[in-house]
Amino acid sequence: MLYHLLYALHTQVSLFNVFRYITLRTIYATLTALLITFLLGPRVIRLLQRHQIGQHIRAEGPQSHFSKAGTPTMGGILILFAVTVATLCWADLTNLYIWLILLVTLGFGFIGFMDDYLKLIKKRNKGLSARAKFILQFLFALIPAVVLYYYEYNTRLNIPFFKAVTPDLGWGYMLLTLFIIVGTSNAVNLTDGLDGLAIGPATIAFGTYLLFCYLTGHLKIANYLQIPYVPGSGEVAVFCGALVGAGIGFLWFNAYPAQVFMGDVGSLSLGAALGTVAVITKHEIVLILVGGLFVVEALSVIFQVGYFKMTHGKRIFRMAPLHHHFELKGWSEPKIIVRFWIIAVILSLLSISTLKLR
Ligand code: 57M
Repeated sequence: MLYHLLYALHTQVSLFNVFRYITLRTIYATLTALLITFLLGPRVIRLLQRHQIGQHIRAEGPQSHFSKAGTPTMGGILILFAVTVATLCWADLTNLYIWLILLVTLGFGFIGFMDDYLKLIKKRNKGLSARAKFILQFLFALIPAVVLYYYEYNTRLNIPFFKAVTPDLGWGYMLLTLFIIVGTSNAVNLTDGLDGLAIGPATIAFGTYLLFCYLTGHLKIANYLQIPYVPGSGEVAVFCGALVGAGIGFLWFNAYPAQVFMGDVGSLSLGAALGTVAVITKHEIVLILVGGLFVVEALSVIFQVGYFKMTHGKRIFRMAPLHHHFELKGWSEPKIIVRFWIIAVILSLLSISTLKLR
């Protein structure tokens, strides 16, 4: 909106000419989202407290978490509001990808909201049934899967480090899109178990994809780097910028000891948005690296549950997801969180290196 206004003005006043640039609008989207979260954060937390939207803590969990009971949750609403407003202000609203990414993000936010809402009404840690959650996730992921298949019509996969290997998946690409979006959404949700543990790496991942969006949307640079050129994907950098801003703003309040948790409304939507950006930019496989922490957390659960069932009660980790394992080993919460962030930065750098090492 703001972008369109400024762009209309640019023909009149040369100063506004600069608002044509994605880079500048991405910076302003980041700052706008950051400002919204900073300004509204304390109010949202007070509102959640007033309505007693506080976290219930599972009895079977690490004891160190019992003191977190009652911490306001559903702070993800703040992230979604900031991202949506900043994107609508600074992105080109004639771009299909912008509407698609907003739809997926808000759609998964809605599923998370329902889940959180039911948990709070029932006052226990069970929200939507796993089945209902999965069906809704599948339905919301189906939209980008179908739209991208027919709109981009590039069903080739790009494998990091192997530029000559680009297998064509055909309609199977839709299945891959579904898997990536639903999988990433759930992986981020599983990671969201310590203060700042999900939002830190998620912000770093969106920062990484911000770069990928810009590069894949730029014909000359994409050709130079021999990465797929996706016309219009550059605009998604504005959305990623908004998410980076909202992520940093949310971290301000979610940092240890957290004043607020994001809830499923935050974790499910962030993960789905990340998966969708990966598919739009045709940087799907490298998501394993960019979101490596989320992958490892999800795998720790899969292996733990599988092994537990196979051996009738034996465990690989002291507790899954992986962050609980380190907690039970005696690592302090801030130590686990900061070490996970450090790993996320390393993974981001490694994934950026795949642009050149092809
Ligand atoms: C939700 N959510 C936190 C908060 C957050 C299959 C199974 C492994 C699933 C898994 C699970 O349900 N994971 C997803 C993780 C919860 O946080 C809320 O949930 C939202 C995200 N969805 O925004 O609203 C708790 O996490 C802590 N937290 C923080 N700071 C934050 O910023 O400290 C969250 C955000 C909060 C708070 O304590 O209450 C959660 O963990 O519930 N299940 C598990 O993770 C359980 N693992 C388990 O059962 N493992 C088993 C194996 C055999 C599957 C095992 O290893 O023995 C653990 N969950 C908990 N305690 N809380 C068990 C121990």
